[in-house]
Amino acid sequence: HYEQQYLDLMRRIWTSGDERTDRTGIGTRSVFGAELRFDLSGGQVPLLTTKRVYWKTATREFLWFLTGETNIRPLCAQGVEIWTDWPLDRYRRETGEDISRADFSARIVADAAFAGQWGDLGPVYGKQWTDWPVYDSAGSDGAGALFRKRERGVNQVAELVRSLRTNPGSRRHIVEGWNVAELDAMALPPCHKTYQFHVADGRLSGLVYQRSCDVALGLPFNLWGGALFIRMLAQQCDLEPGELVWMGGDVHLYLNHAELVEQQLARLPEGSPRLEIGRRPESIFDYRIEDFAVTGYAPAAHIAAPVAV
Ligand code: UFP
Repeated sequence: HYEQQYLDLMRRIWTSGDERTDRTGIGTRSVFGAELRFDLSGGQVPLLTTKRVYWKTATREFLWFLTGETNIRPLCAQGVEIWTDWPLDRYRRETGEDISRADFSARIVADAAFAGQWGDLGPVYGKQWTDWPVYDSAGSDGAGALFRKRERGVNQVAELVRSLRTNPGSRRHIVEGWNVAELDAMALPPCHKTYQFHVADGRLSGLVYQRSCDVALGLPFNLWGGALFIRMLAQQCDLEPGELVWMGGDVHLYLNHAELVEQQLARLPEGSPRLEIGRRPESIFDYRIEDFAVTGYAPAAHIAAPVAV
């Protein structure tokens, strides 16, 4: 079963990973460098079956990336709270107000000015993917070179679709999130920082490089995101889906995820869900949540666990 790789990785980290103190203070067990591969042919997707994964939530997040938006407001408005903890944490720190997550999220949705002030994550994925800033030389002021920021930056996703269509054999099909100059302004530097695509024999494969991976809570979403990206691109470029290759750098389990790990490792993977895309939109930017359906998905119960902020 395709999921066995995930469970094996989880077990290996839990039993023999190095124990480390991490940025969040929670502590992890970690291995450095890991690879997973999933066949996407025939609509197969690497959706975990040993616990329910909220693939619609992950899809809404992915579609939000493609809009270029970096404010959590549209996510909160759809009931997606996966990014809320970062702005919430900042709000509590800077105002001292002990607001609940639900109240904070409701206020983000209700109050545009509040969302503008507190809901933005900085230039995270959406911004870098669709509007990577470009600077042009604007002469010199005598003391040094002057540069002017172009009104529109590079839309890496639009460029990618173009290059897949016109130059499929290229080895430069890359979408990069790691904008070194802007890392300090991001709520969280990108985890799934690099995507590379590859066309062979009419099939589109994709590779995700994830520098840092929370195997229990992040990875199930990140695998889904990688598969979704390949499927949308394949549809737009008249290619068949090939393989998803996932590569991780610091691949870890948080020490407070013991219960999740034990419960999940006691379960067996079952079934093979399929992703169906009901319509072929005009462009990669025109997909809607209703376009996606998963069939044959009867997972074991969801396992809740705390997210490390
Ligand atoms: N993380 C993921 N996947 C994501 C995401 C975050 O696994 O898509 F946004 C986890 C990895 C790590 C933490 O546990 O979030 C980021 O912390 P750091 O920046 O210190 O690596």
